Amino acid sequence: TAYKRSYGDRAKAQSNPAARALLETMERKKTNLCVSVDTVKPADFLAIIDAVGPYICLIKTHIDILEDFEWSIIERLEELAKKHDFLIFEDRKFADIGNTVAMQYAAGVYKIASWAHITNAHPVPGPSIVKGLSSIGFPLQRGLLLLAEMSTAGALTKGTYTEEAVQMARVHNDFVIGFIAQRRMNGIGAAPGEAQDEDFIILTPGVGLEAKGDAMGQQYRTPREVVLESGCDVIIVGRGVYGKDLSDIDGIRARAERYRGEGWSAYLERIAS
Ligand code: 6AU
Repeated sequence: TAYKRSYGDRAKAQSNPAARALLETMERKKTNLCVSVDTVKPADFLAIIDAVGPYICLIKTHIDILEDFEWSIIERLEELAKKHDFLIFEDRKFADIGNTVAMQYAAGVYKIASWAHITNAHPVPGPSIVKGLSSIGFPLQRGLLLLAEMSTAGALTKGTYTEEAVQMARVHNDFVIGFIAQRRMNGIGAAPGEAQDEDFIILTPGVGLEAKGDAMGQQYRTPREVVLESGCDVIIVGRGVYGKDLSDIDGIRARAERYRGEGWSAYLERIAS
């Protein structure tokens, strides 16, 4: 099964270019770490990305958090992605009808589809959201993640909601490359014997080594719990890496290195077990 296979091996079977590039980057750089850089000031944003770049396969942005947005930030982000060899994931969490999300994805201030290799969407509107986003992203060789499960306490993303998210992805698996989820999703909701070869990439937020959660419902597990015990592929770490002092670049670099090490050793143990 995909669970035991190496990232590099799994890359070969992926037809979506963004999925293939992500898995290849993970194998090449020996990292399953995605850093979430949730900062307000563009200078912090770019300095942190430059510092963590060597340790990550993917940077995750919330581009609408930045104040004084200007297009040169995107150009600098793309330069850093080239310099350090990582992909870009805009955590936009689209959630509207197909016609609206297509415009939100392609146009507006951020023109997300033009620079983000990967973005994500809530399955709540049904398959039309995938159709709308795919009309923009698929021709650009982008990939989509559906939010099948959330990390927060009391999340409604469970049971048949999660199952139907997986079925929605299965129908559109040229563009939907995987899930934001807390565990492996392969085969969920499929009839016995069906969907045996599917290989969804699981990206998992709610990862922290020091804290168990925050004051607003976030819940943390360790890289080992996430990658080895739950079979997820990419650990998404925000505050665990950038911390409270955004000027402490050495500390940020050291924590990225530590999470990279923890995530990768959990993966090596998984494929060897
Ligand atoms: O490590 P943190 O808690 O500082 O940040 C986690 C990041 C944030 C959230 O917006 C995002 O991960 N996130 C998501 C994503 C990636 O879609 C889903 C979810 O269920 N929980 C979550 O924290 O930028």
